[in-house]
Amino acid sequence: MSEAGGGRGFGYSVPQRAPWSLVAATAALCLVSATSVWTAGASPMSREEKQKLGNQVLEMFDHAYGNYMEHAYPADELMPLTCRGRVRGQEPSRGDVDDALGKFSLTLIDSLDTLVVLNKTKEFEDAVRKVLRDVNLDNDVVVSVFETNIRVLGGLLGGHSLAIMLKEKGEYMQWYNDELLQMAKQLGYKLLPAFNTTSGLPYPRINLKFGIRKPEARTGTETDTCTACAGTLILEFAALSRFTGATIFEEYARKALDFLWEKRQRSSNLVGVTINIHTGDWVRKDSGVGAGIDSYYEYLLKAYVLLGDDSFLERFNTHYDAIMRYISQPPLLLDVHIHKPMLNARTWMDALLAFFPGLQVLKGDIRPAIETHEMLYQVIKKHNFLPEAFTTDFRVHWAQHPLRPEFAESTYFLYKATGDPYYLEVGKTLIENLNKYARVPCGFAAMKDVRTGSHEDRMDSFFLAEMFKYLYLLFADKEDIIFDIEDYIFTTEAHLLPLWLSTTNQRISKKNTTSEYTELDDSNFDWTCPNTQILFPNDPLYAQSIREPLKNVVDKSCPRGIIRVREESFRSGAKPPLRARDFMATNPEHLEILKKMGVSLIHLKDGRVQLVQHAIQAASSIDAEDGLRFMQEMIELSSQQQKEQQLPPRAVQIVSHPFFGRVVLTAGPAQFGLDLSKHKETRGFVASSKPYNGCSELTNPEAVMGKIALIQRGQCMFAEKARNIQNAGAIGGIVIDDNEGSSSDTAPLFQMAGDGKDTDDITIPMLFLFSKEGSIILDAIREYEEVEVLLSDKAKDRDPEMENEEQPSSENDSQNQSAEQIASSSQEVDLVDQESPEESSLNSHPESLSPADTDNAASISPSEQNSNPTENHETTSLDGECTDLDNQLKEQSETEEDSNPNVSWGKKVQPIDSILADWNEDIEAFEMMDKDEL
Ligand code: DMJ
Repeated sequence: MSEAGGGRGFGYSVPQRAPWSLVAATAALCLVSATSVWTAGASPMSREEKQKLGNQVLEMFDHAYGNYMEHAYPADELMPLTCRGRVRGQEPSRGDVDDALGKFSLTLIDSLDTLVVLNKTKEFEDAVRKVLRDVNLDNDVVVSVFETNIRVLGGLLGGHSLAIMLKEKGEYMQWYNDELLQMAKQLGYKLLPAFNTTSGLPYPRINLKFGIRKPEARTGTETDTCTACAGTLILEFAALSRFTGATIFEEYARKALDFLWEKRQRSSNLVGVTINIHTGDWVRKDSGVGAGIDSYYEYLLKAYVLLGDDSFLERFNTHYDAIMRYISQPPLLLDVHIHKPMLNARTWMDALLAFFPGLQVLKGDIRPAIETHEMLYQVIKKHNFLPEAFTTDFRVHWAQHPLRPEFAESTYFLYKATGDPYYLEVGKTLIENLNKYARVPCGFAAMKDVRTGSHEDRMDSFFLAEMFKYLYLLFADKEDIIFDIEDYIFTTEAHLLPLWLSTTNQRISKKNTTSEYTELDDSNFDWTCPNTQILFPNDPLYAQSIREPLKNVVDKSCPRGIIRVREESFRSGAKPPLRARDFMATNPEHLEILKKMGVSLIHLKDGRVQLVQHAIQAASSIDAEDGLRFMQEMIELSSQQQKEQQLPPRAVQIVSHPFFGRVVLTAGPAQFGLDLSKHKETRGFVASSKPYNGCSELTNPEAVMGKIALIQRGQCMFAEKARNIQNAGAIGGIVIDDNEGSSSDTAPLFQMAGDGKDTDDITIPMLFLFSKEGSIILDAIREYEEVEVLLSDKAKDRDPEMENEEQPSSENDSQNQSAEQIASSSQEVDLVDQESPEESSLNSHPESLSPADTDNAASISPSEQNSNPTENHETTSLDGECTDLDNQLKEQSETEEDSNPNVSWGKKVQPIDSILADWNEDIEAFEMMDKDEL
């Protein structure tokens, strides 16, 4: 593989190298030696077992690809729950996610080179013919430039790269005459109008038929784009230029990269998440290595590898130094502000950053790669998958998981780097979890919520482009692949581009900007490859020794201890600033600190307390700054608390034939009736109630008796429906939305409220399904008549036994269930105060905190006033070990800050106005950021 072991590839690239280039080149070489010297540590996996796992990957790929081809093609993607193609315009819009879909058979194109890697040469030949015959790149549809580049242009180029390789071998693809490359060129020209901006940064979207400017284009008014969106083009565009000799593509991509480099924040050397494509101003100034930025960094390093241009490595190293200085807080990678890089911008991480350990392997910085990977693996072990976002104390922040491949990617590169069989075991777990939790009869379904195990009707093309490639390569030996993977580099979508492109058609004039790079001291490379080269041969337990201390990082986490305690060391001798999470409205000392920070406390009539900050009233500019940070923390804390007060979603799992528990639907809970999080799940056959709206006494009690009644939403209160079906003898109820086409993919889930009266009489569990999810059950009834479901807070494991399980008599089961429910009818259910769901969603605590003009205001509810929101967690986890860790980290941080010449928090005195202006921007950006989806 090129990154980890691409000695040959580097040989082709650049004959003369700056000292930096040795780092990457050596990295590649030392990784090869690491792989071959492994002798101890985790027990090695036998060749047979590796082959078995490789075959399992092949079978899984067949299941995903076969179902796509049979049930979805030529649509862009497969909808694995409803077993049909996702055609844009025919399904409710999911917003930006749909911008990847251009009616160009996305999954087929994205899968092309995976077919060759997986040795499916015959299928590859068929797939290429289909692409040439069926795919139209001229549709009147607005697509994302970034996604179209990495998935479609990259897919076509990857397909072309392997087609010419196969043709040269002389057996397959003998008829091939660069047709995929011609399509790629056609697509490249279609994307070029996006670059028509003064900055050279591309518009984020383009109409494939009408471009940007034409009135029919329905795009071209955007002002912002993400950094990764503008900075992830060079590999595909340069490959296109070098394959075809048309230099324009590489020129445009280089120009965009040059512009981003110019715009980096000069004191931190970091970039923000979004940038104005006309002015070059940073729109979002938070900076991390995950969503919105990730592949910008990846492409700088890989552009150096593929194109042999030192300036890319120099830029990468400058950014990398900044990342390791500010964002890396091992094992965490936390977003910071580009202007105040010592200040964390979030208390959560997103799943996309899981690619970073793989990139660190390419860089040759193995230790932090091992640490972060291990932390991520612990999160996966807790939730089965990596949630889209998770907090620094490893709780779920965003619960979806769209089968992203980044963690598998890093696992593969770490295995190549260390040769440690531990990473094979990690891969085995990934395979098991995919089969156990995501596999459905018609493909693999994304996880809607990793906590409940519920599914989304979605199988993204990257699952085939990347996941299966990395998993297969992880277990493959050299002889299992029909070509030498080390002659290629992986794009961000895992498409393969040949390294020989570095010496082909080099006609682009390179910008000479070397003098602009930060001179990095040698310590930047202390922990890069040259060290590991020495380490591995001498210490095969190297990786294990780094992982060991992190083994319990998730289960026994001390949320505060794990984050580098930066603030406390800002002013030596001074008292640490008050943190929002520690604040108690009854503590006089805290009130005094608030006053110093210019924060006043207003007691609202409803018992809540509002915090307002007037920076001008602060005792000093530093206190004003502390106050603003306190307010920002309070905003984040409050929104987190609001999230936590919501009842988590529930799951409806179809357990009868042919689903056998594999299809899990996300359901909204009810604030009344049996609380499924406290009781055993309810299992039973379903029956529609009559009247279907359940608003009066049922006329078909015999049909719903002992069953789970299906009722339509609307016309009366949820509680009334529940009473009517309960009186008819139902053991549970599922309310199905009457709003046709609604789906949990597009609408926020909510909890069903009571009717304002006492609802203790309702003892059966009630769940809510949007219309699309509900129709999966209704369709199943039409097709199979008897449909049995499980109502629970978390899907029950779907192991193969379920398929053989004697289907329990619904009557017996329901009688037991009813008895249990009656016995528990007096149980107190701790519910949050909610508005009627007919009017509102889960956001029932509207005391959102937004800065008013130059003031900042935040409200906290009475229950929050005297209690530290993390208190429970901390009380339980503050054992000796954790306290030590806290101190240790604090000490470590103090030493770091002392020796860090860039840290001047104690000395810097900024005028209040400028601090305020700065902070208000940050707070706005923060609020925007929190609303954003990945
Ligand atoms: C892929 O499309 C690419 O890897 C991209 O760079 C970001 N991540 C998705 C999959 O998660």
